[in-house]
Amino acid sequence: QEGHELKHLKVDLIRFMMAYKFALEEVNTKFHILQEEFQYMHEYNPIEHIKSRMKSPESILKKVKKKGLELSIPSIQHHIRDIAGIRINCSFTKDIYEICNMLTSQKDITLIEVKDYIKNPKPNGYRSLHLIIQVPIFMSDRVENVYVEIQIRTIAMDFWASLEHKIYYKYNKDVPSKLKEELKEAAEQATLLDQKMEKLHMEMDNIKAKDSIVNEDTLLF
Ligand code: 0O2
Repeated sequence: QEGHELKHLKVDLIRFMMAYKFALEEVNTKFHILQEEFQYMHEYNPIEHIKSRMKSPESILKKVKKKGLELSIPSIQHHIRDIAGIRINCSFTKDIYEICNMLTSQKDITLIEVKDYIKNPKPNGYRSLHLIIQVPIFMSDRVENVYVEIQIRTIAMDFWASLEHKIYYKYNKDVPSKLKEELKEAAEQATLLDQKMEKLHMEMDNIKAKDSIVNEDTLLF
């Protein structure tokens, strides 16, 4: 009897993790399609880099404990929404919202939650757009709607977040206040850099647009 139950549990656990792996593949493909098609249509690529990861069983269990959740597959499925995670790096802030709209307007995607840490940065200076979505995964005998966490940020935001993450763990979550202040300052400088780069990019676009009008005019004569 016990052996039978264990076998069932193993099948359920493997299927549970598989669903997240498939969801990552599904959403990754969506981003690759957007990346390639956008490049073809606009001769410009808004997605610089795509990275995906599965939360490790250890981190899942840590979160179960921290949140005081019941240790069961349905409870984990319902409450832990970042088991499948994708991070998108863009060149410019406006691309972040464009990518977000292109993804969330797809019919099979359900937008569950948006946390806009760009419009409302965290007190430490962290900026990024976080989405929780659900994507249907078609299995042999059922459809599962799987949660995926998507973090969309510029290269500058990502650079800052990776360093802050390293410092946070290096100091075991107790970062000296001087260092915290400096990190906050660096986040402000990263915001200024993002604004400056976007402005330069828009100026370049305007020049390109003017040039093409001139070229069209010359063709007419
Ligand atoms: P990991 O290893 O990156 O996955 P919740 O997931 O809802 O329980 P929370 O904090 O409400 O927790 O979610 P939120 O605010 O959407 O943040 C989740 C993830 O965003 C974090 O995942 C980090 O990846 C990133 N993040 C949030 N705040 C910061 C920050 O201040 N600095 C940096 N560097 N990253 C941040 P995890 O679960 O912490 O870890």
